[in-house]
Amino acid sequence: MPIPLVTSSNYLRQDLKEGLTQECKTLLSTVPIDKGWVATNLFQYQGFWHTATQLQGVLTCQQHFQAKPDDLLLITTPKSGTTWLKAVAFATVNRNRYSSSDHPLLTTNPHDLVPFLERKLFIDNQNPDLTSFTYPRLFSTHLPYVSLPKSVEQLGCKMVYLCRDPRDAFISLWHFTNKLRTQTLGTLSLEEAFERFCRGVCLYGPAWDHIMDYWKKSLERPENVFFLKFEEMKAQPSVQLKRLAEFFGCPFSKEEEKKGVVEEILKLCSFDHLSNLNVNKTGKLSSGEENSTFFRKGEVGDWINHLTPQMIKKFEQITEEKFHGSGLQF
Ligand code: PAP
Repeated sequence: MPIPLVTSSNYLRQDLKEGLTQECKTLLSTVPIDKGWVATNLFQYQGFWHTATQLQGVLTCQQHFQAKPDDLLLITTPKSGTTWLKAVAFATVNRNRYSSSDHPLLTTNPHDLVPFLERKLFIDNQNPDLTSFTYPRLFSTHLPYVSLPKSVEQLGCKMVYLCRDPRDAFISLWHFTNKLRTQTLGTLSLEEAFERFCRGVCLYGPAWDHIMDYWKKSLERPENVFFLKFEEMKAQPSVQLKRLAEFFGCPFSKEEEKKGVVEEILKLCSFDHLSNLNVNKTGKLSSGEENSTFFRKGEVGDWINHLTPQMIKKFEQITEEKFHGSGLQF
């Protein structure tokens, strides 16, 4: 069943109920607004789309998050392998703290181990106590480059940027959205989702602009921005994990490699292993989503099973237009 058409002022009033600051409310009443994929509207801020609650998180985080030079940021476009990257990064950075039998990943979803700055930390808690984080602090975000808190760039924090073929990220987002939609809202059709995704109207969209901004930064400042594709992680997981550990400043020693530490981490964080853990089959995130919604297929190229020839053509056109001359390909 399609979402009943509601005027944007009605929608806006609903969104404003959520305990936002006056600054955020004022902003919401001036920026472009469009229909969201689940229940609430999307608002465009600094060129990218957010829900009202999320926008509050973005503002608070921009104003209050003070980076430290050693912070490590895991940055992704939604549905590009965030859960996987969080698991792998957490396991790598903390590999001397836990054994395989008492590892936190066995009982905690990666999203609760590496919180989102603008969602978990600065929405739930206006002034989170970040001192309890172990060193180095690992944070994640879906924020586009333009919206990152200034101290991240000023201090030269290391950022890993993981993205994915927009066709697969789109299909993954569409499935995820339909898991979150209530019976009353009904299913969001592939056609409608496609139309919105292509216009860039989706969480943190346009996906192509998000990717391109970090791609450019990674070319300008490779020592700060490590650019990685989901497809590269799938094709050569141990090569990419070793590069990642080097970038983090904690490369695997020859002895660790001989002992199979790289493979152990990859096995611990593999789709099959994580998705079959009790916590990920039945548990919920502290923010409410069921952990199982973050695991579907974890494969490359599932778009071929969903997109029509016309949709494929449209994707090609947009990708050509947005990535033209950049050297970036999927
Ligand atoms: P988020 O951006 O909302 O945090 P994210 O983890 O990026 O979510 O998206 C989930 C996708 O990653 C799913 O892709 P799919 O829909 O195409 O299947 C999910 O299956 C995949 N995924 C989750 N964990 C892993 C993993 N360990 N290895 C590979 N893919 C994974």
